[in-house]
Amino acid sequence: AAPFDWKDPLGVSNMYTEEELAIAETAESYCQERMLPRVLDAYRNEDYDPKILEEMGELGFLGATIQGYGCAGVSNVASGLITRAVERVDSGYRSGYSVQSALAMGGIADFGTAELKERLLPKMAKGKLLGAFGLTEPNHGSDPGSMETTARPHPSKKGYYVLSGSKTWITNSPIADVLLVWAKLESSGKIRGFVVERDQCPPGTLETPAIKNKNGLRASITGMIHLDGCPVPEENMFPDIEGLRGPFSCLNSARYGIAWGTMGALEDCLSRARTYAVERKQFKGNPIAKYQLVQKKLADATTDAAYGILAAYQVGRLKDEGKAAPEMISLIKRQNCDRALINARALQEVFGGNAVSDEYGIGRHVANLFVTQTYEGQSDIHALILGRAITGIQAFC
Ligand code: TGC
Ligand code: FAD
Repeated sequence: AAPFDWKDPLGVSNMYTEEELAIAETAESYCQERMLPRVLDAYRNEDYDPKILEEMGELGFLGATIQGYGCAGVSNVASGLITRAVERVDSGYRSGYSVQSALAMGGIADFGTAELKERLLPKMAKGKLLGAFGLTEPNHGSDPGSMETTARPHPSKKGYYVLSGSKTWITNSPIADVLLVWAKLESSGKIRGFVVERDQCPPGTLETPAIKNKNGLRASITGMIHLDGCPVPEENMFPDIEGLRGPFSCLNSARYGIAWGTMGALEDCLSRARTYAVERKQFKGNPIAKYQLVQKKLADATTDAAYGILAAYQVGRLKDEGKAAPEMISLIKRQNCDRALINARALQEVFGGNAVSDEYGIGRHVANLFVTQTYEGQSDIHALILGRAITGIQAFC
């Protein structure tokens, strides 16, 4: 019989191509050798280092599935493997990476004009220009269709719109050069996507203050976007997409990535808990790994990680073939975030009092995984998306 590998319980690595295995190895080495040593200080001090995106750009990880424009053009499974490696270190680092790659670059690649793509994507692929994605507002999170941010023709500058309104909880906004902002045309009430370039905004029309003192995702930078009559050239409006289909199409890729990423975070919790359980002795010198209740926690987490990776792999292959329904992505995003959080909380118990020390890393993952369950559609919202698809009846309002 084949030997059992607790790190790959269902042997999914047998299904990756040679290229995907090589990319995964490069990503794991970079993340473990270069990112991991920085994360504890970054988390303690809420100090995100934008150089990380530049380093990832040098390795070809940014916008990795995009064809052309200096991007690598790899499979969705390969990009999932990069995402898993990044989130094995920290969900905040994965957040910065997802927003740059899937939401900002992905949006421009899918919907931007040829001029925008040629001018912005090669620099974004190298991490020289940083992106943000502004959909959520202070009064509208799960229900972005009710957004209040508006765009109207500039009263005096021909060929320009002016944007006004506020977005909140926006990853990367304080450091972003390129902000993809979703706003309603005042004339029609239709939602449109605008590429706001910081260096083109007159003083006082764009502010992006950081949101400090977070109790999760502290290694990522989060902020607001305040637009006060901000002029944006009409060429920076996505020409052919209107309504929520625009932002949700970008979210399909980012939500898919989170399904992989959270499995990386869970695998890290598992590996840390296993090591601790084998080393820590209680009652007559026995390692706590000897006790059945501890073994069950490890078995539950191993099982959920294995199922989660297999499901993400399947959706990745279908995505490459153009056969992934958005509801499949809701299913894996919800399931993997929920199971990662539930298992991480159970594994935290294995560390006893030491779980409270940030040196053990487990508390950081638990706090981060709450955020992953909340953003890009809170888990109950994804349950309702699935409920609608199953019954044909929507239960949002
Ligand atoms: P609904 O009527 O369902 O849809 C409106 C239009 O959008 C289309 N659509 C999609 N298109 C492509 N992909 C999808 N997944 C789509 N889902 C919907 C739909 O076909 C329709 O198109 P059209 O042409 O007929 O107009 O809209 P609704 O207002 O009823 O939506 C309800 C609901 C709950 C599904 C939706 O609002 C929702 O998903 N809410 C969650 C909000 C959310 O996910 N926000 C994410 C903000 S970005 C973020 O969190 C980034 S964190 C990044 C990080 O740091 O990692
Ligand atoms: P609400 O919509 O107020 O929901 C609160 C609770 O009510 C949730 O549990 C929700 O499930 C529940 N609820 C709401 N409506 C219903 C309903 N109809 N039925 C049942 N339950 C319901 N947004 C961006 O646009 N870009 C970003 O880069 C970004 N980054 C983020 C980074 C961080 C660290 C965080 C915390 C958030 C980020 N977000 C971003 C925002 C995120 O997408 C929202 O927080 C999320 O969509 C939920 O919206 P909300 O916080 O307004 O919660």
